[in-house]
Amino acid sequence: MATYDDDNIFAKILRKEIPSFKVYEDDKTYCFMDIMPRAEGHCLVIPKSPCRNMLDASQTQLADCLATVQKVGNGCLRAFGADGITVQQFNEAAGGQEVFHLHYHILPRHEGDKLRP
Ligand code: DGP
Repeated sequence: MATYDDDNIFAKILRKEIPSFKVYEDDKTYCFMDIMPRAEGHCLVIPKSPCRNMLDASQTQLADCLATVQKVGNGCLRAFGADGITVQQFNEAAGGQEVFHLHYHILPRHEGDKLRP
């Protein structure tokens, strides 16, 4: 597996070299709106520390991200009147990953809806 490259877009977002719409932040994680939303409220949770994906993440990075996914996911139920959330996460190009900084997609869902492609 390739190593972490801090030229990736999410590392630039963390360094504020490119803008993002912040949803939530704590000392370990950052959550912001996805630029190509597949559902209303589609956002991304990332660790502030470098790692490529779940395959090289530490237990702490995984736990910190999932704690934020849970927090923001519950917020989505309230903010968007969602009935549930879909959480998606891709690892390496073969697994569908396009940006190589660990991230979790949070997609608010409503009964009977379909995700946009
Ligand atoms: P994937 O690596 O396949 O999980 O997809 C990366 C996601 O990141 C995709 O849903 C679009 C989003 N994305 C890509 N570039 C940017 C960006 O510059 N800003 C934001 N907010 N999201 C981005």
